[in-house]
Amino acid sequence: STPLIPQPRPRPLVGNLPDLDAEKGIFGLMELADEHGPIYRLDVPGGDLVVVSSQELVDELCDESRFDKKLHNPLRNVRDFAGDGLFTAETDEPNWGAAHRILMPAFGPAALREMFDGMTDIAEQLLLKWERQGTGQRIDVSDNTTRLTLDTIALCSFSYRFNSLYSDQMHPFVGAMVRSLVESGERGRRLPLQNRLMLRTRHQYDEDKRLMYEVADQIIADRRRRPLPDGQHDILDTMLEAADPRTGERLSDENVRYQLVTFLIAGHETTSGLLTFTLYELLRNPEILARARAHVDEVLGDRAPRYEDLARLGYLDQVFKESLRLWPTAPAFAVQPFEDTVIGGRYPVSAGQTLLVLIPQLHRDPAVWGEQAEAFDPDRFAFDRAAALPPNAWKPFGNGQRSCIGRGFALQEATLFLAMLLQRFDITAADPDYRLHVKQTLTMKPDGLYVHVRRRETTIVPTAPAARRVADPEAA
Ligand code: FDE
Repeated sequence: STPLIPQPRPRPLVGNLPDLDAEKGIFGLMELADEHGPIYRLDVPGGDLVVVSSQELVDELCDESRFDKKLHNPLRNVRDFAGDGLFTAETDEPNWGAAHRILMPAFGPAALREMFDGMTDIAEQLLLKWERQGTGQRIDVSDNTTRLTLDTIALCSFSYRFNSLYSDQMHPFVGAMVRSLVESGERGRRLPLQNRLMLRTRHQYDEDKRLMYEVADQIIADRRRRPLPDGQHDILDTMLEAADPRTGERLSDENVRYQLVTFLIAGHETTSGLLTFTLYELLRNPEILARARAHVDEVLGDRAPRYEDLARLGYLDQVFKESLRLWPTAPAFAVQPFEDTVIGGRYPVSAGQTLLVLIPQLHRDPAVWGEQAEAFDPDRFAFDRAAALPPNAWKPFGNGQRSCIGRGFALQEATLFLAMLLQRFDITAADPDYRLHVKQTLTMKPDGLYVHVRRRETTIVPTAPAARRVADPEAA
């Protein structure tokens, strides 16, 4: 046991379950941290949870020689449908190592360059739609960016077009996925008996799981029947064909299905949240919005962005980093000690114990970010200041070998979209009194944020069509 770690007083039978406010979600855990400090313990169904949130302690937990990723309860529930895909596999499972070695290069710099045209294609669709809808249209940011990111991950990694931007209804995969994620979170807040009694919820959950597998299996079957044209290659091909450099083995069809579901989930919920929080902050901070736009104008002028421009849009990168500081859209990750150990010089923790890193609280640690930690200030990530940050103060992409494989992908997609948006439109809040309401599943995003856009007086010179290489199965 861990006698020295502060704990809100547990209640008989239910322990600290009443301290977990489902409505507040991650913000409830942050309030508890304000009250009990940078490390506290909760007695919840499925065992003890230790919540950690100072840079000093998190820095220690990021030592991979002592700690490994832990599939905490919500992830364990996600594993029920994402199987041993990268996100929900244990580090010591053979399939994690194999998929990690096979897929890391598939998201490396060379691959990201290949994906640039696919990203532009989808961003262009969305912006064209906004332009046609005109200035009167109330644009639901979260809804629109969710369609953008879902279509982008599917096109860029699987050459599959969900065409979410052409239909009122989101693709059924999205509904199934969101409901499953919500349910996987809520299961952790119910007692086991309650979970067993909720028959309708369970039935819906089984249906959703079936639908997600059906979509994934369909994408795989289509590819087997109709390979991409000569010279084209995407991540799905890598998943289906590549051999693990260490063992020479390939991923099984079942594992590829899980990877597909994993990438569709991980690749779009988080990134649409990132874009939505970023627009929220830019609208609240007009001088930063103006600076971001001036920066885009300076780098791009009236030219459509090219891959090479991305590295020059450094201020947008700072904006996204600051957005991920205040609003890390995957707001927690968990680690476990390999052996019984002591953290912070005084808190004993046992092997396998769940240690939850509460990222939004870490990102407000006054020892690192000062008393003005709540202020949105992209200058915190100006080169010299970023270099002076203590280690492991900023962890929106998790840690070490289990950190986010899609980091470069997400930032490239977000940078490209924001650059195109600012280049083309004036953007204003549709409800000047909007008060942030955060919707939470495993990830978080602002709910009910609406904007208006107005086309700027610019003509954007397209890049040469010859430079475009969007994988197009129809051309086969
Ligand atoms: C991962 C991840 C993480 C870690 C978790 C744990 O540890 O548990 C995090 C924190 C993240 N991720 C975050 C994020 C954010 C954003 C924006 C993103 N993310 C995006 C994306 C995209 C894509 C595609 C992705 N993402 C993916 C992914 C994966 C696969 C993973 C797992 C890895 C391993 O190996 O484990 C992740 N991601 Fe992320």
